[in-house]
Amino acid sequence: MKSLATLAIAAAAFTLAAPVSAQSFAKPEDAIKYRQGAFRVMSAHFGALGAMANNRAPFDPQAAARHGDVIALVSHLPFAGFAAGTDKGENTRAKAEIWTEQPKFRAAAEKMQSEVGKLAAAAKTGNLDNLKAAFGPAAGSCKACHDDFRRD
Ligand code: ASC
Repeated sequence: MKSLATLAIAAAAFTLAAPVSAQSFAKPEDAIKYRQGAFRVMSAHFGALGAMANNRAPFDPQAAARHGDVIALVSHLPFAGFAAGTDKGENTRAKAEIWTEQPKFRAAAEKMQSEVGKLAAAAKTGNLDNLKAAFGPAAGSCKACHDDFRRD
């Protein structure tokens, strides 16, 4: 039952986070700003959660659960912003490999979405040890993609 409920919640979150289509952007810069905005939102909430996971902030279970939900929801959004023709821009660190190695990029994105989904579930247990256990793999999935697909 528990896993069914978890699946139902994940499905609901995915539906709510239905991304815009790549065609929604009038110009390449709009897509770049969109994906960067989504990543910034994720980073802010990930940082707040990480402070709790790493004992730099007091553990607030309700806040942790909300941060986890925001991260999991928004994790589905940025990828529509990597539309064709958005590889060049003044303010992007996106590497060409995003477009030349699409299956690898997609797999890295899906890995991150899976890990932050687990992080959100862990945050909802109200148990700091669960949060700590899920935080490292989630952070690792962010970093793996940055290492391969983002310029320094
Ligand atoms: C963050 C953030 C990232 C990731 C990454 C994890 O809070 O802004 O890009 O975590 O540093 O390794």
